[in-house]
Amino acid sequence: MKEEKKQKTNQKLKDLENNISSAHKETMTTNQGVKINDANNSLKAGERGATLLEDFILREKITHFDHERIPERIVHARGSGAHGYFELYESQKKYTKAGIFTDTTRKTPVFVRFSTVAGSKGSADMARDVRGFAVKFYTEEGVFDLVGNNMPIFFIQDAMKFPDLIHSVKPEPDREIPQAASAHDTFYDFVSQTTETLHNHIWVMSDRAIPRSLRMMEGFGIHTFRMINEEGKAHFVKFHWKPLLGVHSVTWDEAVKLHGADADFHRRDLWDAIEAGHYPEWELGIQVVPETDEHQFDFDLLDPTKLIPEEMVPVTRIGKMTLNRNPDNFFAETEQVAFHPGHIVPGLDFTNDPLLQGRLFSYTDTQLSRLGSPNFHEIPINRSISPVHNNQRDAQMRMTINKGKTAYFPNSLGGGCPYLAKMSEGGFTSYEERQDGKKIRARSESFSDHFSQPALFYRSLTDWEKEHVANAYSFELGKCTYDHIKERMLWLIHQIHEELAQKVADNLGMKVPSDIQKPINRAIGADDDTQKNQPGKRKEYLKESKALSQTHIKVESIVTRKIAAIVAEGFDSNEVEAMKKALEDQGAQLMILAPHGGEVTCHQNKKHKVDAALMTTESVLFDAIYIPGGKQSMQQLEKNDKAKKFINEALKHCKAIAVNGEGEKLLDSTYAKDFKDDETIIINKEPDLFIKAIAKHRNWKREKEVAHIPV
Ligand code: HDE
Repeated sequence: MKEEKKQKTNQKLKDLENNISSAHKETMTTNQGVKINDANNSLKAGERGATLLEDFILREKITHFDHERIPERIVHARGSGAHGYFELYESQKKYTKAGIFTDTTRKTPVFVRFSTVAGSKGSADMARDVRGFAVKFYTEEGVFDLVGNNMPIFFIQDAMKFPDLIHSVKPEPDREIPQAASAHDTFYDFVSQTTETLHNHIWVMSDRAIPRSLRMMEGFGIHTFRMINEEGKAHFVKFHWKPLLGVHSVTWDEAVKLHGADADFHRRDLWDAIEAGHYPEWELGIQVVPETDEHQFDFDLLDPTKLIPEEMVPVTRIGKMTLNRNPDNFFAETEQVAFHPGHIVPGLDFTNDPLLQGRLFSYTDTQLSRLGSPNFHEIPINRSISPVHNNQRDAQMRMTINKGKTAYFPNSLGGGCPYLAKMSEGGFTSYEERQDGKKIRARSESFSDHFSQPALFYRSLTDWEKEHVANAYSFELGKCTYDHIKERMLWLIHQIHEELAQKVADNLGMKVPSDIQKPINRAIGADDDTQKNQPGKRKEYLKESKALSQTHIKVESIVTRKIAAIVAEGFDSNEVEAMKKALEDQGAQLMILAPHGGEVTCHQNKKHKVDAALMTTESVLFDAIYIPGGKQSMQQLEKNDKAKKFINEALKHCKAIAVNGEGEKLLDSTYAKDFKDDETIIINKEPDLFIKAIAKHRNWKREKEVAHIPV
C-alpha cells in the first residue's frame, strides 16, 4: 500500500508539473490555434463604445460556454466516479469462457460510477434513495458493463412501468417539489397501486438507503444473467459486490443534517479516501444456478423483484475490485461515461427478464440524447481497450479517420476486411435458448408473489434495523397529504408484517384498514381478470436470511474513519499526540477542532494547527469524538454550546466518545453524563478500547435510550 501511495504521489507531482507547464509555458490560444493577447476585454468601437460583432475571440469563448452543459441523466443524475482494476482469484471456466473470469493473471481496468437515482445532478448526496453501482470493465475481449444498484432487487418487473415509476418519484410537475425525495403523494399513489414495488420499497425504507459511505455498501447486478462456458453450456448467475469495509449507514437524523453540513458528503468521502491511498475494495461474488434448477424456487428467476437468498444459493467470492485513482476531469469521465447492460462479452449472456430486455433498448437511446451522437463509444472514458473495426461510419463528432474505400461487408476491394471472427477466435454468439410461445401482452403468473420477500427482508433485520424501517415508513407517509393513499399503503404494509403496519399507523394517527375498497391493481391490462391478477398470499419459504441484515458482515477496522478532537487553549497535547498516533496507526484520521480557526496553544505553550473551527463544522461529519484533558481548555469548552452540541449529537447518533482527564467535565455538562456505563463511551482508558468502539461503527443498543435528547 505504501509503495503504491508513493508512486501515486510521484505521479501527482508529475501531473502537476504537466499542468503547470501547460499553464505557464504555453500561450493561450483560440480553438483554432491562434495566439490570444487579451482575454479580458471584448473588441469595442472606442473605450466606451459598442461591442463589435466581429470579435471572434469573444464569440468563440461565449459560444463554447453557452453549450457547456449536456442533458443530465434522466435517472442517476447525481454521481461520483473512480478508476481502478479487477483481479480474479480463481478461474471460473466451468461456468464461463469470458477472459475476465478465467484468466487469473489479468488486471482488468475498471471505471465505477456510484449515483443516487431520483435527484438532479446538483442534489445532496444523503437523500434516502437507492444507489447506482455501475462498473465498466475494459476487458481484452471488449467492454463489459455491470450496471447495478446497492439493493439486490428492483421496483418493477416490466420495462413498460419504468417511466411511470420515475415520473411518480421525481418532483411533482406542477411545483417541481420535492427534490431528491420519495416522501410525497405521487410516489405513494403509484407504489400503493403497484404491489410489485413493495420489495425494493422496503429496502429503501431501511438503512441501506442512507449509507455511511459509497465505500461501505454492497452492489448487485439484480437481474439473473447467464454464463456460457467453452462447451456452450449455460448457468444462471447473479452478481454481488461485497465491500471489504463492511456495510454501514448513518441515522436518518444525521442524513437530514448532512444535507446542510456537507451536500457532497459521499462524493468527498470517496475522493478523499482514494487520495489518501485508502483504496476502496469490493469482492465480486456470484450465485450460480444450473439451468436444470430454473424452476426449483418459490419465485421466478426472471423476476427482478426477487432475490435468491444466500441460504438457498451461496455467494462465491471470485475476485476483487480496487478503486485507486480519482478522475482527472469530472465532466470528461464521470459525466460522459456511458453504461449499458447490453455491453457484454463472449461467455456472458442475458435472460428473458422483461426488465433487463427493456433496459437493453433504453441505454443506447439515452446516450444518444445525452451525449448527442452514436459516436459516444469514441469518448476516451467509453473506449474499448480491445481494437474496434467495423463498417460504421461518420455521424456527429466522429473521431476515427477510417482509411480506404470500403465501408460495407462483404467486400473484396478491402480484402474482405474487417472479417468475421469464428467462435474459436472469440466471436460472440448468443446462447441458443429455445423460444416458443404466443405473442401476448401479459405478466407471468409466476411473478405474482409480491409480499413474501418484503416480509422475509423485514423478518431478517435486527430490532434496531426494524425500528428504522418503521420510522422511515412513518416519515414518508407522514409527508403525504391524501388519506386514501396512506390507507392503501397501511393495508399493504399489513400484508408484509402486521406489527410493522400497526407501528406506522400509530405514528400516523390512523387505523390499519381491514380491507380496501378497490382491489389492488398490479398494473394489469384493461381486459384482464382483476380478481385473478391479485398479488398472491404471503408465503414463508424461509424464516429469515441473515445476509439481508447489514450487520452480517463483521469488520473490525477503523480505516478512513474521521475522529474529532475538541480542544481549546491549554489542552493536553501529550494525550492528543498519543491518541493521534494510535488512531493513525489504524488508518483513521484525528482532526483538531477548536473554538476558533488558525492555531491553538497547548498546555506546553506550543502552537498547534486547528483543522476546523467548531463554528464551521458539525458533529455529523465525524465518526467519533475525543476530548482530551487540560484544565484551562475545559473551562472554555464548558461554556461553548457548539462543543456540547457535538457531544450530544454524537451520543444521539450512537457514536463512540472518548475522554481523558478534565475532558470528563465536558462530558458531565452534556446528556452523556448519564451514559458513562456505555461500552462505547471510553473514560480515561487506553486508545485501544476507543479503537474497538469506533470499529463497532455504532452502538445501536444505546439508540432507544437517547431518543429523547433534543438535538
Ligand atoms: Fe437504469 N437507466 N433503467 N436501472 N440505471 C439509466 O441510462 C432504465 C434499472 C442504473 O452511472 C439511464 O445512462 C430503464 C435497473 C444505473 O451512468 C437510462 C430501466 C437497474 C444507472 C436508464 C432501468 C438500473 C442507470 C439514465 C427499466 C439496476 C446509472 C442515464 C427497464 C440493475 C449509470 C443512463 C451511470 C441509468 C434506464 C432499470 C441501474 C435512462 C428503462 C433494474 C446504476 O437509460
